[in-house]
Amino acid sequence: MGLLSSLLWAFWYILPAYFANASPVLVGGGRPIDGGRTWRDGRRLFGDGKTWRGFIGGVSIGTLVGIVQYHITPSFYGDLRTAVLLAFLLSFGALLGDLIGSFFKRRANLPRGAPAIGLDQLGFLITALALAYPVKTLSSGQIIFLLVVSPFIHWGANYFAYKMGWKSVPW
Ligand code: CTP
Ligand code: MG
Ligand code: K
Repeated sequence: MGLLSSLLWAFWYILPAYFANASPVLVGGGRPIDGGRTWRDGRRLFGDGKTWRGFIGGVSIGTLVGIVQYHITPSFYGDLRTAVLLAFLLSFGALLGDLIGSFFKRRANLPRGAPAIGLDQLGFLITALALAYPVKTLSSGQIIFLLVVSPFIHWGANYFAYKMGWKSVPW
């Protein structure tokens, strides 16, 4: 496989995680996952930025992306079941990593929406890759590529969402 096609396949592979991570800004809201509960430091477990609707909506949208991807490139996945499982694990992993990130942000006394460079851009990616790894693997070169380009895609997507008026801060 050529270098360019290897990198494009890495991007294609991770797409459900990007969609899952980006969609809560549009579909989220309502009851927070922590139900308002606090940790022993007196601060919120995750905060109001992590909602059930965002989590479930993000996992659903990411999984749907995988179904569409299967119909475009079936041989990349082998069968529909693999494509759906991969997309679900990438999406669930992305939202789980996002949630864990917010847990650590609250422990560091950062309010909802405060930026945490590194954690915000890569946390979701690492958990997504980890959960999806047993179903379909990437080469170490492809993983490094995703770790390098994802922060730029994350910043670009957030800036776009800010310009569209979907969120109040550009990060
Ligand atoms: N969102 C949601 N449910 C989630 C994740 C995100 O409803 N599980 C929505 C919230 O409206 C959130 C927005 O998407 O404000 C942007 O997500 P993110 O940047 O991850 O949350 P922050 O508001 O920055 O909160 P935190 O400081 O905890 O990261
Ligand atoms: Mg944020
Ligand atoms: K985040």
